[in-house]
Amino acid sequence: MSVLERLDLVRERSGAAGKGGAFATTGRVLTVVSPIDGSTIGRVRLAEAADLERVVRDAAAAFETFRTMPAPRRGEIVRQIGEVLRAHKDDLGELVSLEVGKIRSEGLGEVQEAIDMADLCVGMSRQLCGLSMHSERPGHRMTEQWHPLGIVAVITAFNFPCAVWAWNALVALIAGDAVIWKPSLKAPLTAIATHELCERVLAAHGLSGLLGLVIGDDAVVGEALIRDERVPLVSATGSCRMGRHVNAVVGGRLARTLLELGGNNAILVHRDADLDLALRAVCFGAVGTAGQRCTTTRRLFVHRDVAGPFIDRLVGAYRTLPIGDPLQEGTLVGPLIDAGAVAQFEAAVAKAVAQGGAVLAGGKRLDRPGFYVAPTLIRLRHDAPIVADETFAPILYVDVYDDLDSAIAWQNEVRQGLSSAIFTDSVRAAEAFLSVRGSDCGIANVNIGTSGAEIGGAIGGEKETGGGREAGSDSWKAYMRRQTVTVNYTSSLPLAQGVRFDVG
Ligand code: UN1
Repeated sequence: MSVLERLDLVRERSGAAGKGGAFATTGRVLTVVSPIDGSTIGRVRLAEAADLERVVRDAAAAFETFRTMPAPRRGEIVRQIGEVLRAHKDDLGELVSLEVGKIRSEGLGEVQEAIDMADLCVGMSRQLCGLSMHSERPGHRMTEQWHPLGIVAVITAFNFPCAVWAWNALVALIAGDAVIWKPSLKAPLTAIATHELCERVLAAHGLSGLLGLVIGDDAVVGEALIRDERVPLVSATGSCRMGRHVNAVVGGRLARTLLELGGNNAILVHRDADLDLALRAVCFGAVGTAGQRCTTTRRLFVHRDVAGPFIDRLVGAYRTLPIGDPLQEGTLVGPLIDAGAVAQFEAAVAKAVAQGGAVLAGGKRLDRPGFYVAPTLIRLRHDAPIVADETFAPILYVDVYDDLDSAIAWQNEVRQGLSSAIFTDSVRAAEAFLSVRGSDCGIANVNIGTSGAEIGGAIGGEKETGGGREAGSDSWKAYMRRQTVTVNYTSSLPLAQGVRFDVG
């Protein structure tokens, strides 16, 4: 029995689900293709405006009940969601591989990331703490408390079709919110499977519809969702172009956004780096997930003292990377998501060469079914225009530096600001990288690559990455509304700032 049969995804499925299950009936049918070999693995009938309306209404109705439930009880529901994900980890992980082409351990890792989020959220549900302040007025108590926000729209990209939803949705659930998920049209089956597993848990608690799913065209349902006045928060992961639009629309109605957009992440390999460590980290960061993570390493700056031998070793490693079927044991590089991604890869390589780049490894698509390209290493000046772009493919641009200040400046010179790393055994170099004049990114690592962050920290970045923070730390605050409370337990009414306003 295939994973699609086990997860009951073999028939045509609906791209809209709220209370009472799935209901898109009139939209066009999307054919879902596996990037592994280009074969059809499913069909999804897309949601239309009327379907979205039902999903929003169901979510709004479920929110009315849910918001009064104590947060630790909401945490118990999230714990049960974590259990369901655990029980189906193998199937969901394999589905992720089949649908978006991740190697098996990364497909499983993705589901593990969602499970980790559930575990974290169970504890967090008892820790949604507000501060207490000392009032300047006698007999007054001043505190802050956090209430649920309402309906949270979660827009996700194809590359983390389960985990990024969990970063948002599970935190939103403990916060007491309803969630409407609009996944990428490139990964609808993982969304349907994940949604249905969670819906079973919610239905058992009489909370059907609290997690809505809407799979449809951006122009039809995406646009309506971000414009909807009943949605106070839109959390969106994807390109800077998409984020700019979401920000303008949602900002225009003075609602909130949480944006996790493009990255253009660099690793610095300093003169005193542990080169074995750096080599493995650069390979995983640049080539893992076929270069399709927002945290992928796209730029490498190596100190001149170690550049020759390090780049040679890297070229050697690139030449032996096993590329192919991601579900096959031993494969480290799977396919890109689709033919469009391969075309973008080829265009970027051509531009890099035109801008003076020397291809040290890869540079070509592979002649086989599916959407495979060879991991590519290009020696190119740090300030060549193409280096400023995020191409969602395994292309790593390499340049050589003489002093750390310049390398840090190169790291910071791009428009994006997500993740960054330095490899060094020097406390001075590491601290310079982490200092206020160091990396300008949301993530700054020492002797760890740019990708593969744990969920306990807040994930997100600065500049065109969008400024949002998701997953751990105090990211939950974005999904709640803060209320400052001052209680006067005296029989007088002193005014703050010494203002006098005596009436009568
Ligand atoms: C993304 O690519 O959108 O840090 C998320 C990482 C993963 C998440 C990446 N935990 O690489």
